[in-house]
Amino acid sequence: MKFNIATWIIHCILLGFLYLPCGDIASAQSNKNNPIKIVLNNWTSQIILSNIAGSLFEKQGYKVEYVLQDPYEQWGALYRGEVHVQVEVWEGTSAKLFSRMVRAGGIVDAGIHDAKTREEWWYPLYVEQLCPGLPDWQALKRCYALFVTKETYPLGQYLSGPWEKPDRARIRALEMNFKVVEMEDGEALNKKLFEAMKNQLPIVLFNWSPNWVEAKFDGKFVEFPAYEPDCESDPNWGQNPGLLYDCGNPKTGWLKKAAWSGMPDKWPCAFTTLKKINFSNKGISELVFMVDVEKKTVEQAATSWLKKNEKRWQSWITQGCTKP
Ligand code: TMO
Repeated sequence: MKFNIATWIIHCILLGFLYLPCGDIASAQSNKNNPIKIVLNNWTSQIILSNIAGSLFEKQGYKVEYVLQDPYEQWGALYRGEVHVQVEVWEGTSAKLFSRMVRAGGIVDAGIHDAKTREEWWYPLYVEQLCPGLPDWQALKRCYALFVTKETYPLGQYLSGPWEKPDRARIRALEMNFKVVEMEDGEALNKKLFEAMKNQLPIVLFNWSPNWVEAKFDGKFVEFPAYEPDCESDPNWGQNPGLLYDCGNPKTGWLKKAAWSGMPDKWPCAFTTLKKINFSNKGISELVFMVDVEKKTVEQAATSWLKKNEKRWQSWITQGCTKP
């Protein structure tokens, strides 16, 4: 016999929702019609992983919408339940806001990826010939003149993205003659990197791992004084006794997933899947490579991953959660 949800709901209405299961089934069904809103940010791996997560929710009968969000504003929106899922929370850029929101109860920690992350100043390898002593930051400090541009004269240019980083504070604390020039998104940064590499020009820019870069180009992160939490809270810490941020970013940061706190109740199957979703450094950089270098679309990269990794994602879906 085929289960007919409409008849069931009518039964339930007639019975005045006396039975708890009636209410549960009716609300589970209406929850399936409410779309799960997945946050999209402005770098490639986050967009591909969002797409994969969305496909896995859809396989379980959920509706999905993708909502482009500024990486700062997303936290309030997630907290208020205007959006519901974030598949990549990077320790280097988001640890503070994320933990504050989890403590306040509006956001739940949906578990950690295997990938270890780093977000830091980076240069292509040929820059070492122009600036001996790299990757040590003191070499970069001495070589600032190599990086001067029209916009930053008489200072060296450091290209960053729109993600919250204490770069200006760090430049001040380490007394470096650099100026931050902020790019709009990951793509704009890539373009600057390609241009510089084509002509082997000096460049130092924000980069992160996992990303496509390590799969394609030789280069290194700048080694600043090693990160410790005190560096960001105690001015006395480190080599500048008067200022915070006289250190680099964490070298083996975590990568987590986050959800609106109402998600586990409202969409339990999807939440369980979100908790299980897990990518490694290699997995992420291969996906990003497909899009940023091989110029496949995000959908093509996600589809090809789903095809090749069926066993893996099947194990992220609870039995009984897939559409009949
Ligand atoms: C947040 N990001 C991965 C671009 O550093």
